[in-house]
Amino acid sequence: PPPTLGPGGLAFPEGFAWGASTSAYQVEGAAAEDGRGPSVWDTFSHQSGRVRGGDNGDVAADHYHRVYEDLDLMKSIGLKSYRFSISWSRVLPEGRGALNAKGLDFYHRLVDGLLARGITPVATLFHWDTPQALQDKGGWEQRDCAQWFADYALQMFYSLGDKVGTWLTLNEPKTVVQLGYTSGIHAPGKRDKRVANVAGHHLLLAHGMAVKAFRASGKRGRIGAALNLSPVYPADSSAGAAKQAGLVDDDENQRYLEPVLRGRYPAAWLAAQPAGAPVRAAIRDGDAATIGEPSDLLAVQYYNPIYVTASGGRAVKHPTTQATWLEVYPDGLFDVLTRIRRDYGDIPITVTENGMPSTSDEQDDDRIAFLRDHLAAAHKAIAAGVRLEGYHVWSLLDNFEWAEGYSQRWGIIRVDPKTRDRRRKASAEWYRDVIARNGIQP
Ligand code: GBH
Repeated sequence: PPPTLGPGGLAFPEGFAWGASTSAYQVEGAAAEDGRGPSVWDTFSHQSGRVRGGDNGDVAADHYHRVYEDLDLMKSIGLKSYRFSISWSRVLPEGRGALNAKGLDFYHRLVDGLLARGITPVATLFHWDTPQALQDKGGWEQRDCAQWFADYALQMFYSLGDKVGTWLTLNEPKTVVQLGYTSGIHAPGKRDKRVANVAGHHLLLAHGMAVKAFRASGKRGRIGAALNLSPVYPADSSAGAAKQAGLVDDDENQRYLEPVLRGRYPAAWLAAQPAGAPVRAAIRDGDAATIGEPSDLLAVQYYNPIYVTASGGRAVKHPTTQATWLEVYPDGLFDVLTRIRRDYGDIPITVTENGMPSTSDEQDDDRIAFLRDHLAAAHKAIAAGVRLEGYHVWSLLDNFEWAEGYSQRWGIIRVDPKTRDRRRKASAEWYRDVIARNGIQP
């Protein structure tokens, strides 16, 4: 008999989309196979000093070759939903032009395999791996990049749109702005706040243009953006901290939410851009409305809260993890979800990333506690009226954690660093029971 919830159990709504997430460059490997072109992450990870340990995604979790094994693992956990990303330069090696049939075939194999196992595919079009050929033409600094993206998106809607019902345009444009273009910790490794804001605008424009392309394709299904949101709190009760927290909230959250969900940039954020800042010229009449082309859903990624001091600095109030930026505060997820409902009404929401790195390898009890506490917060948000339709653990597999290489292990499935053999961790076994019970036992 299927396991049932005991006393005190928190039942989730029927049909809740229990899932897990990955992204192309982090898991696929096969970097130069079947005609794939390089992306900015291939370039970046092969430069010395960019990634811890000199790691790169050439092999990653070898998912490209082990896709059927991974599909069977997903099925063994009972996943209802799987969120992956398409490598733009695998399907379009130059970023535009003719499709690479062999590259596209991989996504047909993956999606067919999901559907055959009763798992709903959720496809992300851009998880940071801009084709290098387009980077060579200026990448996201160029307004043209939004059109290149919309053209690529349309090709994917036509190619996979009869099988994929849920599309996500961009993964975390904020992270591209902050790490790709401001701190330079991520590809393409630029360090220029002014350029970063221009790239950020073009990313958002790309989102809106892709949503329009989806409507024009006539394909059925839903589309939206995946935004990483951090609730921002004043670190103390001073007026200064409250004021600074408001500014940080604009930069971290509102600056993405408002254009995507309301078709406008926050006035205060715009006003905070200095006169002569290139982003002011980049934002043309009509752009905000394009970005605000109505979405069908919002994909929320939650990791950490932000506490802001009166001087505009940061304070840490909760325990962190191996990822020092990941301050563990489950109620932050409740705050993020209820705020979206308060500000934007009952747009359907799915959590597409939440999780932590664990150093405990297969007996990852810390991850189990983390996931359980965040699911309890999600449950509380549903009880408060939030239209939360699903939750995806980051990540299905141990994988290439960007600038941290393979030193941080985020998977509920262990991937051996040398052999790439898979084993379900304790968290995967736990998650399987959660899914079977459709709820958690706090
Ligand atoms: C997500 O990003 C990504 O979508 C996913 O690919 C990734 O593997 C996962 O989370 C785990 O990291 O300035 O160096 O202190 C998470 C959001 C935002 C996390 C920026 C790191 C600050 C890093 N990221 N944050 S740093």
